[in-house]
Amino acid sequence: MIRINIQQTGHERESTMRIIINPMLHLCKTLISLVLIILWPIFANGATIFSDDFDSCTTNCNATTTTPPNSAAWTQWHTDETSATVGGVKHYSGEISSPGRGGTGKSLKLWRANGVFGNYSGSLVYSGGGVSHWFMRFYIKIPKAFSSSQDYKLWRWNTTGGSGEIYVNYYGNTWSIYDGKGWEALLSSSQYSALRDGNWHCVEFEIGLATSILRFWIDGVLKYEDTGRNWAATGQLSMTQHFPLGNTYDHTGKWQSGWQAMEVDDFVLSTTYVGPGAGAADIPKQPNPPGNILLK
Ligand SMILES: [Ca+2]
Repeated sequence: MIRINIQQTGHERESTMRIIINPMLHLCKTLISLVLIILWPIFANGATIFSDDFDSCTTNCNATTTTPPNSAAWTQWHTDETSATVGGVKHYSGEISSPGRGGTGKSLKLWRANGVFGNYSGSLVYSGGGVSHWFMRFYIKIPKAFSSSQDYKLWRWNTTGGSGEIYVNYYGNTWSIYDGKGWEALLSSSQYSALRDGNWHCVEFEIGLATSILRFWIDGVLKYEDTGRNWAATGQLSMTQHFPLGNTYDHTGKWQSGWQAMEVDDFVLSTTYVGPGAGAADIPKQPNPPGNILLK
């Protein structure tokens, strides 16, 4: 039997330790980098100004009774009081009720039919301030049977300067934006028709007033970009802001004859791009309740 005794000098032991420790340090650095990359979306959520998944409302509540869950700066989702019975269930022109996106939780629903329910629904009043460049992301589901001849207001942001308001309306057979300098179509009419398919879609706006930015995404795909927009609205998204959903453009038109609800869920207002996130894929249509309608 041959025995080999290895005795290292101090210099050799130091070299051996370096051989062992250096890869360990490198591995630790790599692991820390990976953890930071994985956690970055969580840190990035710090840019969120306000969000609401609409799930915290009590049973079939009217939006007027709802308080946003995570920001004292926002007062409430507010709707008019018009109601109707749809499929034996009382619904409001604006309500937060089940089901929500994906068939669970709740969503904001805007019931429309015939010539009524033309007032504002789903307004959100903001008393914060200091935001001049923002992203607004939400999911929307528009039934195929929802009117394609009736103009409506989708969203409106109020600003502190210039024209003081920015509209996104269904106008000219598509979604268009207006802030005092003429209508600008965000989609072609065929692209809008594709959006009105009864499935959930992720919609996101980027509004940069001082940075002259207007961008618009559907399902994470950039559909419109203007990096030199000459905004008529200026200043900040501050003071009182309204987000009207679904009221008519001129208050004289007619909706489709049968009751249909446009739905909105998973609303996020942020200073950075939000994107579709998990579960971004189109979710199969949840049928709207059929039935006899009785106006209140
Ligand atoms: Ca929800």
